[in-house]
Amino acid sequence: MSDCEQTPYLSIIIPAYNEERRLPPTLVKIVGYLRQQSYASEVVVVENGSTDQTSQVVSRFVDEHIMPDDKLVRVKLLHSLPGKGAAVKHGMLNACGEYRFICDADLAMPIEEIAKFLPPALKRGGFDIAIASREIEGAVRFQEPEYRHIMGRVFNWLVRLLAVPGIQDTQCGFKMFTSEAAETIFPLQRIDGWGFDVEVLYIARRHQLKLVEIPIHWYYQTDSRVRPVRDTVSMLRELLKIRRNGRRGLYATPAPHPMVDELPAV
Ligand SMILES: Nc1nc2c(ncn2[C@@H]2O[C@H](COP(=O)(O)OP(=O)(O)O)[C@@H](O)[C@H]2O)c(=O)[nH]1
Ligand SMILES: [Mg+2]
Repeated sequence: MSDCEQTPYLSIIIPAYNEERRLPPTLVKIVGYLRQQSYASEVVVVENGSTDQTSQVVSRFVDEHIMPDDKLVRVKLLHSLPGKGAAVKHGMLNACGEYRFICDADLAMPIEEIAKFLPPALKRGGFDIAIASREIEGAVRFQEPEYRHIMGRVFNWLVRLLAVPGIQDTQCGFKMFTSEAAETIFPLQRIDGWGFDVEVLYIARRHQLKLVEIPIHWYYQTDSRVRPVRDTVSMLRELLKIRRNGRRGLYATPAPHPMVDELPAV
């Protein structure tokens, strides 16, 4: 699906909705880190319907920090249909990297930790998906309010019961996919909202892909796009939809509707 002139080693996909404030410092940190690596990489910001200057801050960042013929790091801005799930799907399927990483705009995980999700820390060929976990041994969570943790644990209990038994943290916004895993999973994704993480892992299990959990250091960020009541209700609905779709065999063939509109590259 992607239209790639080159294959960078790593693509970092950032879904972004009204992120004019959080995105610029995040881009500075990510691109600063990528410039120190020996491999070529790209950052793909996927925005939709923001009412603030999200697109403009990305364009400005590119003008100020990226040379047009930059061989090491590229930054692209794409637009998708509404929802975090739709944005990630669009980014994953239009990214070019050999490895493709979902990364929340708030960078609640320091970007240096990304090395834990790549060879040589992980064996090349030994994993298809590596997901960040705030729950397994070795993870450290900083400054998270107790109520948010409890909400997360209750949701995870339901997720394990209904969709993906055994995974302690499906919702953390940092996940690595090999290009083959991304191209197997994301064409099948149907959920546009917050519940997409569960769906993606459910599809991975269905296709017997190898999943590893990586313990991370995670710093709670006060600012959130999640609306606690409304989004919790729709995530529960999405959980049931995943099961229904699974029973109906919908995760064996690609989703019929393209979740793509125009693709202005910066
Ligand atoms: N493109 C796009 N990105 C979204 C949407 N909703 C959330 N995001 C992004 O998803 C990421 C996680 O959001 P955040 O508010 O940090 O969620 P929290 O950490 O779970 O409280 C951020 O990068 C958001 O900008 C959406 O509707 N569209
Ligand atoms: Mg966040």
